[in-house]
Amino acid sequence: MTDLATPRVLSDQEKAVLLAAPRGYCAGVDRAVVTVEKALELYGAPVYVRKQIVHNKHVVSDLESRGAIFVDELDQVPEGETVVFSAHGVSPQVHSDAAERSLKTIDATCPLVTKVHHEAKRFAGEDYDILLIGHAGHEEVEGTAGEAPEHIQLVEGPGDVAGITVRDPKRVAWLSQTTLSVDETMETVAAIRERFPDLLDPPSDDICYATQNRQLAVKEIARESDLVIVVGSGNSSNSVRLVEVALEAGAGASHRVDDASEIDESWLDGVRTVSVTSGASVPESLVQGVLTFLAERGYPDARAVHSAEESLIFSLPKELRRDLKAAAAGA
Ligand code: 10D
Ligand code: SF4
Repeated sequence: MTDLATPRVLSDQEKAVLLAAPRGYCAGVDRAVVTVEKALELYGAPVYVRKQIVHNKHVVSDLESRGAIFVDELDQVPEGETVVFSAHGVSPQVHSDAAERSLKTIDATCPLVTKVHHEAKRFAGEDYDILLIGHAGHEEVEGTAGEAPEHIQLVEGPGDVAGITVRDPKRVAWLSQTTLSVDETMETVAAIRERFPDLLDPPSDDICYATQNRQLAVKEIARESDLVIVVGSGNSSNSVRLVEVALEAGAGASHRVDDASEIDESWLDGVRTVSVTSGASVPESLVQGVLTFLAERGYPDARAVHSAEESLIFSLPKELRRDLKAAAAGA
């Protein structure tokens, strides 16, 4: 007779690890992190950064150890110093506050976030009421909403739609944060469109290529996974979405960890297939740490499952390129 209370111990041959691809750094995060690194090299420490440059605690503490100082607001930056704006973007008010305090600014806003800012300005210029789908309090949403506060209202999900009031139901447009769940956002848009059939779409997807690709990649492996481990920080919207997408797509369980030290051994009980992925702000070394943790517990080498190729690269912010060029010419 089998003892149902005691799970059978799996042999190492029965175990598998799948590694989602793409995962980890996107073009906007890479550009923002390199911006702070180059600024430190060029101007010397300290370099001030408004908010976390990207939402990853390891990236932030590594840059801190090299001389970056992260501040919440510009009044914490001494007059005349250099401040980098994070990848999530800032409102025009932040730009004017910086000018007022004579700060030298380097804008590391991801160009794909800037694209949404431009859409907000254009729709506001055409006098549309804009429904911005996103998470309250997220820095990206604050920056985008700040482009046209009198035209923009935040919609967090389908539950908010009944309470929306607009001036003219025929002149309503929607935009979104770049790092939302694609499926949830489409549900919200459908609910909005039901109320406002003339709803205008953004000219192109606001949820960026990296967010979409990471969700697609985790969906592809979730169904055959007993456990999906997502590496990413708790305030990283796109990382948190990967846990939700994995569960929605059929994963047995899914947990987010900042690094391997946060994995609870009990999550592996009876688990044959573990999948691993990471958010757009996560250095690959942290993923490798998770794979090492699994290898030490009898799991084999990971098999990468590719679902999209990525080759986008953004050039550094123009202020930094100008100073790097001048430094090279003077060397
Ligand atoms: O929270 P989040 O997903 O927006 O940001 P994170 O820094 O984790 O990833 C990069 C995404 C950015 C900068 C938003 F576009
Ligand atoms: Fe840019 Fe998308 Fe990366 Fe955000 S997640 S920094 S929008 S590429």
